[in-house]
Amino acid sequence: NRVVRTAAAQMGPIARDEPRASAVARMIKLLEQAARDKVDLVVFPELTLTSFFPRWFMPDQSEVDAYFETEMPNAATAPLFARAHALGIAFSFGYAEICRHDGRLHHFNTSILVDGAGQIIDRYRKVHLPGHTNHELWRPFQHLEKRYFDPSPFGFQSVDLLGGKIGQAICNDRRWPETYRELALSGAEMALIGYNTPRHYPPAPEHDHLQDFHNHLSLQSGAYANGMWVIGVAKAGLEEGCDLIGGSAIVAPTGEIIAQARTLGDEIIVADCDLARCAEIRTNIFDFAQHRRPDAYKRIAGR
Ligand code: CDT
Repeated sequence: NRVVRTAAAQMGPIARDEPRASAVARMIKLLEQAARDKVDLVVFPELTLTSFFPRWFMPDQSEVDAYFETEMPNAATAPLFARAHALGIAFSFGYAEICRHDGRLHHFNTSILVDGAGQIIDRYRKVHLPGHTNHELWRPFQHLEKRYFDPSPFGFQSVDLLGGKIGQAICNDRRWPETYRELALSGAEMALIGYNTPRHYPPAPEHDHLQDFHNHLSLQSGAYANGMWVIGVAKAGLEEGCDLIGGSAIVAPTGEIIAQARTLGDEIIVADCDLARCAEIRTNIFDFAQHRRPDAYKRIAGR
């Protein structure tokens, strides 16, 4: 067997004026807790270093850019990299990234994966950016990801880590079956997916009571239909007046939730994820080589 002892490190709310150093100190506390449980890999949420700033319309781009990182690691996150390296623990976390690509600056909603030696081995940029572009005054809060971020031109990939193949996705990506299938086709045996999900969805408030259900439905169906482990990790709780769901979960390739957060605050949940268990599904009902019919799916890759 190939067991990766994995922690989903759920974070409680991060205040608008909370310094990066404070968020990083909270992350290190969760990391230390995970180390006592002899964890190999710790997974933190989307945009872990700051409040979920797309909820605010900011006309001044310099105010927006203050939520972004221009290098990684940087002064604020160096203590996290150093502590994880000393403990030999791999980790992933999300942050807002400004980087140069194709001769111009891009703003990405990014998640990185760092190995136990402190090296960044994967950078994933969010593909499915939800929300809207313009300031919409009728909303109780904004969701301006389409304004503040560029959609990724890079797609999905997986990398070798801890004896297996690990891929990443971010929040809204988890609702799209294509995300998991792309990751699975890249070889991923485990998907790391952080999220910030408001309980209230202003365009369709009649679905608010389904937020927890839709979260787990997406994570569980993605795991099952692709025979992979899925680690869903929330930033949860009442953040600057916006209620974010929790429900961080470790989902087995069978689609079963085998660990789930109980609180809406900083909390780790741990499970032994045997990557060999992917075969339970991938050599059976979802044996891609035997049963998949890409010829019949042409519209999926079309526009
Ligand atoms: N962060 C993120 O992608 N959140 C969305 C909220 C709903 S769309 C406004 C999500 O899919 O959970």
